[in-house]
Amino acid sequence: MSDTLAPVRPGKLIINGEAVDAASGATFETRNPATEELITNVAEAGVEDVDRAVRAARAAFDGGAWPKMKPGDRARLLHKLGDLILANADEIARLETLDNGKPIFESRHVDIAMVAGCFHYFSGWASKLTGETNSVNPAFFTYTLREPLGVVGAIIPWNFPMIMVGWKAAPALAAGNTVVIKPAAETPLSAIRIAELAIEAGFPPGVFNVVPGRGSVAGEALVKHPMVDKISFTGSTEVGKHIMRTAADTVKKLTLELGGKSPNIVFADADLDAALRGATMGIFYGKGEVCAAGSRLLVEKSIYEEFTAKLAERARKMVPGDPLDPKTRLGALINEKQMNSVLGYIETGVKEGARLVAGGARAPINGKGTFVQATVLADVDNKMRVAQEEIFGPVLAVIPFDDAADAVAKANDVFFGLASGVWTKDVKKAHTVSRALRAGTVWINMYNFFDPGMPFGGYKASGFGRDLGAACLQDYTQLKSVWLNLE
Ligand code: TAP
Repeated sequence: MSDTLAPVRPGKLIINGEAVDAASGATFETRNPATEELITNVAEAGVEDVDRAVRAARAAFDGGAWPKMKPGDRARLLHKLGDLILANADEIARLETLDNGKPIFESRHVDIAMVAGCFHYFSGWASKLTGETNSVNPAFFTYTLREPLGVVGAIIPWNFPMIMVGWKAAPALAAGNTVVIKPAAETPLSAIRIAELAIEAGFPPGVFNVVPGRGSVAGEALVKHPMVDKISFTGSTEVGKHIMRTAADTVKKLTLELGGKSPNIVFADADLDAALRGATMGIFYGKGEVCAAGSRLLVEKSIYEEFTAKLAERARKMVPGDPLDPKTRLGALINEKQMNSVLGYIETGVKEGARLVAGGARAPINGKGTFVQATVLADVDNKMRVAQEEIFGPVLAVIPFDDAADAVAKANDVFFGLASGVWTKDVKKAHTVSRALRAGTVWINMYNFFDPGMPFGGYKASGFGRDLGAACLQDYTQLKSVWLNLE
């Protein structure tokens, strides 16, 4: 698990177009979960630093070069940043894998394409946001202006650190806002590097700020700050609820992308080889630390035993490996706490009566690292904790069902509503089941596909507002009605 490339530079705060230390001089360590080694130290933003970043973002929005810039020029900057991300792809992907423990295959070939894709896609929207003229009365000239909100605070989790920068900063900036990003303390490096590239691309000072630090300090300060107009948050449901309560004091606009416990439904008439691949990738991609993970696999009874046996066989072949090895498909979990929580859930599932058919244990490499085997729990009842709670690890709960009505009832019988999957060759069933599912995304005969142009977000306790697609631009803008008296 050797990484012979250049040592990683210490991380700084990016405020007002400059890389700076925290006012207090505080730093925190970021470690590689695969080796437990120190990667580097990172400046730790405190309340004072967040205030500095927000004031810079405010000044850039209220009176700097940003609001005076033509949308087409904003578009060029966003596009250039997308190009710079691609030009520095190897470096950013390595930082992400060191920080998060995910396979380099994912960071380099999936995450980079998505984050660069977001800046490219939303650059196109910068010049296409329009209001309308409304003919309400011949005596008046009435029209609407679609305007940016102001300063957007983006609080992001550790599972997709660079992707989340693209999901949130790209549309916010395209719409003319300025941003202050609070990356997760576990994974601050890619966001800092992308902000450095934004400076290189020529973004005016104060437009693109990054304040790495603790959620309870830097995140909290951002949510409370009266000069922040909106918080776009992705993370756990618990923290999301807390942010909602805190944001009420300053009546901030919110987008919340929270947890999931997504059902992936396999009907007996499906292409079963494709469904097997989809079920495996649906849970083990990203080590299962994926909000949209297909963590509840609902399988029709007539194929249940055979399908589960084949699934277990595939899972046993998914051996965790060195995240920096391009052949690795299962990396290390984010930290020891998460690993222990995942192992605890496996134990709970077995105690609740589930049958462990693959994995179930820690799998350290050279005695180190937070690796957990690809795990399959069969014969799960939908009422069990392992079927209802987000485990956020490589653990699949397999649940049998009788027919489409039973599948839909079980799929919807959960607190969350983020994503879902349906595997069938019957077109009518595919669409009727899709309509009945209470989830923000349904994948039919596919799973875990994303595109900057397709909205993503939750039903139920999985949150509100949307990331991606034209739809999210509504959430980063507001409408002004203008009335002119012609008489
Ligand atoms: P959280 O613990 O909720 O952390 C998310 C972010 O919020 C981190 O930057 C965290 O800071 C910060 N934070 C913590 N307390 C805060 C507070 N009081 N005020 C403001 N910010 C605060 O989530 P996580 O464990 O990193 O991520 C996993 C969760 O994210 C899962 O539930 C997963 O489903 C969800 N997720 C959802 C989606 C979508 S699109 N719905 C996508 C990815 C992940 P620090 O951690 O740095 O202290």
